[in-house]
Amino acid sequence: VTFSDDNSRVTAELPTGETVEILLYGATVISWKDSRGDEKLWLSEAAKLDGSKPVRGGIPLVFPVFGTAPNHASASKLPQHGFARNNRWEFLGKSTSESAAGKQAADLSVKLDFGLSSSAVSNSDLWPFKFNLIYSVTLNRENLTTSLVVTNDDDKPFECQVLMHTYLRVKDITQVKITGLDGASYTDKVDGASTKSQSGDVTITGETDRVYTPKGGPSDPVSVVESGKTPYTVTRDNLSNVVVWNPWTEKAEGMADFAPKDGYKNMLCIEPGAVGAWQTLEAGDAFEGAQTITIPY
Ligand code: TA6
Repeated sequence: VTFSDDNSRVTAELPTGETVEILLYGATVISWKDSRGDEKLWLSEAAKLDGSKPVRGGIPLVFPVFGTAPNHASASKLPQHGFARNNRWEFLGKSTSESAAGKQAADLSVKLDFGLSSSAVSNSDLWPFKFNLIYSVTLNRENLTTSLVVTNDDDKPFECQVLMHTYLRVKDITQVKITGLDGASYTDKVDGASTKSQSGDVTITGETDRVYTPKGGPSDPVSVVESGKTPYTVTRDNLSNVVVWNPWTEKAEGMADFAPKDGYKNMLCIEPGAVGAWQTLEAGDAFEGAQTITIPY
C-alpha cells in the first residue's frame, strides 16, 4: 500500500500486479487494473481530482440521499447524491489475508478501510444526525468488493439511502447487453419516472437512467456482456436496487467534467444501491451494503 506524495490518494497492489487507487476525497475508487494493467473503471479525462467537486467516474459513493429529495423532511437540504462523495475520508488502514497456503504464500487479497463521521462532515445544517461510515475496498485477483457500513450514532432514528455509483469501462456501448434484470420492475427516469417491467436483456441505444428492483432479491448477479464475453458480473449484498445509467450524447455534452464527449460509448454505470425506499436506522443501528464486481482473469 502506498500513499501519493500529496497524501490525496492510496494505492494497493497485489503481487500478481492488480492495482486499486482510491482518492481520499469521497473515498472514491478512481482506478482498478487487472494483472495485465487493463483499467476496469471509466474516469472522465476532465474529472476533478482536487476535491473541488465530486469525481466524474470511478466509484463515487452516494449517501444519505440518491439524487435529491426536496420533499423529504430531513433530506431536503442535501446536495445531489448527498455528501459522502464530496468530503475527505480518513484512511483507517489495511489488512491482507494470506492464501489458504498460509504465511509463505504472497498476499492474494488486500482490504483498505476508510472512515467518515458526522463530526468530520459538520453536516448538521444539511442533515441533523450523528452517524459513522466505514467503507471497505477489497482487491482480489478476480474481483473488487466495496462495502459500506452506516451506523446511527444518534439518539433518534434517521432515514437514508446508499448507492455505489460505479462507472464500468466498456469497449463499445453499442455492443453491450446487460443480463440478469429480466422480469425486474424499474423506474424509467427518462420517461416520466414511469414504472415498467424489463423483458429480456437490457441494451443501451440512447440516454438510459433506470432504477431496477431485480425480482430475485439483493444477490442476483447482473452481468455486462460485450461481444460474446462477460467482462463484469456484479453481485450485491443487501442492496436491493441496481441503477443503470448512460448519459448518451446530449447529457454528455451538458456535463463540463465529462470528457471526451464521446466517452459515453466507453462507459456504463451499474450502480448497486438501497434507493427504492428509505432505510430507517434506529439509534445505534447499523446498515451494511456491498457490491462485488467479478472479472474474468
Ligand atoms: O445514477 C444516475 C444519476 O442519478 C443520473 O440521473 C445522473 O444525475 C447521474 O446520476 C450523475 O449524477 P451527478 O450528480 O454525478 O452528475
